[in-house]
Amino acid sequence: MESITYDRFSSASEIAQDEINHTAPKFLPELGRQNRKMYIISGVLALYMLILTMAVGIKLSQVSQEVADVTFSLKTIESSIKEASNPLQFEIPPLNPELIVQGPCEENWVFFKDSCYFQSTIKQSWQSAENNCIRKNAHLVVVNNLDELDFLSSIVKLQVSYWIGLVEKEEGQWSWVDGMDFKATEHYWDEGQPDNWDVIVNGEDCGQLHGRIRVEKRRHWNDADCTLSCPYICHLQFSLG
Ligand SMILES: [Ca+2]
Ligand SMILES: [Ca+2]
Repeated sequence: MESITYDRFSSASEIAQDEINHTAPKFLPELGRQNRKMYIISGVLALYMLILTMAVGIKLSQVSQEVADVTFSLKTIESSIKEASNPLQFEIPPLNPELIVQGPCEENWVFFKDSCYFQSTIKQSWQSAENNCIRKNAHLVVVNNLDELDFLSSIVKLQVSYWIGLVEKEEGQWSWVDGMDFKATEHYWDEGQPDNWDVIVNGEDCGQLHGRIRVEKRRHWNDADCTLSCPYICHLQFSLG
């Protein structure tokens, strides 16, 4: 009986052990595979969310830049329409109050050293500009020295060219409108000027204070087609006597 009991007990134990040995290896690998699957799915989802977030961020940045570009274009178009509605009108740039005083000059003229200067608010051909200055008992400005050139450079609008009192009556023969000897004064031609560039149509026989792209202390001269409409600067020497 003892042997039988022992055998039964032994058999039950073996069965239990057998169940442990056989059930566990079957269950654990299955659980591991499911966990790995979950980890992979979670990882893929996290990666997908990261890519989605980055894509949305980049798109928002692009849309923001496009909105800024469109806004800039609209402002440019608006400015062009205003200019086109009256091409002969010209807006004078704001004057620097530290440099500009009216002094003894009339209203809308500015005083520098012993002279008064007038910036036009309209664009005209060189001859019409000179005629308008004469009607004000003045002439288109004759630029005698660097101080005057730098003063004019400081009051005019960037990227705009202004008629001055310089004219080429015969090719190569430049003269000042007030009769001053051109050869006796310093010359401040811009680089590559005078180039008589528009030779086929009218030639370039009238002098300008040349427009610039960048802000620079000193503006130089350009020869241009006299029939072009440009703003201009009149000059009147002020006599204290
Ligand atoms: Ca010329
Ligand atoms: Ca030129």
